[in-house]
Amino acid sequence: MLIKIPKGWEIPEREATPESVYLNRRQWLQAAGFLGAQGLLAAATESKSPYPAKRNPEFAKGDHPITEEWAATGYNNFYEFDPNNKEAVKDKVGAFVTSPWTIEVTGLVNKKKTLDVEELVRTLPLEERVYRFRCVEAWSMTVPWTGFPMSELIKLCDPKPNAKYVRWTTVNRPDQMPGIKQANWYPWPYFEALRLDEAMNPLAMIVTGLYGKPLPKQNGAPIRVITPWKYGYKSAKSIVKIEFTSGQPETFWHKLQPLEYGFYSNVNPHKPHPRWSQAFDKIIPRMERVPTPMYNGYEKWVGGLYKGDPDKI
Ligand SMILES: Nc1nc2c(c(=O)[nH]1)N[C@H]1C(S)=C(S)[C@@H](COP(=O)(O)O)O[C@H]1N2
Ligand SMILES: [Mo]
Repeated sequence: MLIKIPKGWEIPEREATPESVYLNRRQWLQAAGFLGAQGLLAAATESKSPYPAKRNPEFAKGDHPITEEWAATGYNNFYEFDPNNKEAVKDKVGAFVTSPWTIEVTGLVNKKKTLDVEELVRTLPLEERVYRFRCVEAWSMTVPWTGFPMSELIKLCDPKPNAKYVRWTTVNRPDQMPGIKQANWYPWPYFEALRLDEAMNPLAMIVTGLYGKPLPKQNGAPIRVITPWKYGYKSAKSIVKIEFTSGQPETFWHKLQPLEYGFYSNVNPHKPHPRWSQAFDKIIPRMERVPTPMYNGYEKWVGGLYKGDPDKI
């Protein structure tokens, strides 16, 4: 017959501890629990903000000074709010609700799922990177983005081996985004895509912050894409869907103007836009004219993706 000898942690506390101490401790624990709940909540809220995140030393500065925050957050291409006036976008985002926010993960993945953006921000290691950002319209800026490597998100999505492309979709809310009604001939919602190896490149980022703070609505809150070696329109804002495909997806600007906007859209000073040169860009807000480097200066990271394939550069 086996006699069960209780281990230390199985002895009820009242047997292991003199009653006076036990009662005192219980009273103390009750009081601590009562006061502690609020204390803990306050501590959690304080420690929860991941902004500002630590700057990644590899991307500590761009080749031009960081653009003034008022300029980068006041001169925006976000056609869903205003397709004509970049300076008006920031004044039209007031009704746009960006929290809570979820992203649907679908297509060629092992398991379809929904991601919660606040949870991503809490659990993924945020870092700050200063990147040059070049619009196809030949203006540029240099901005400190906060986010995480796109590869981290792709890994969470767990694509199947036959997935070769990733496609992003922006939210479609005509009631909160006046530009959608204003320009109702556009094929809303905005959609963009990357080849999967481009998305896995260490330079590609998923961004949730700007200038050490959560992303302003006009810059694509609460979560957007940033691919600094490509023209700005590849960097879709306010995304709600990630889809994996085996074939090359259609993209918003290619669908509208196939002769002007290709799938790859890598920054290339030697390949003029049909209507203007891409050899120079103008830095907002003072519009200084500077030469545009190949791949926007990021050849070291991404040149290998397009080796020997002139169509893709
Ligand atoms: N959903 C959506 N994403 C978008 C756009 C847009 O109109 N809608 N404009 C693109 C273009 S053309 C550029 S240059 C950048 C501008 O980003 P910024 O306003 O943060 O500088 O966002 C890109 N992402
Ligand atoms: Mo752009």
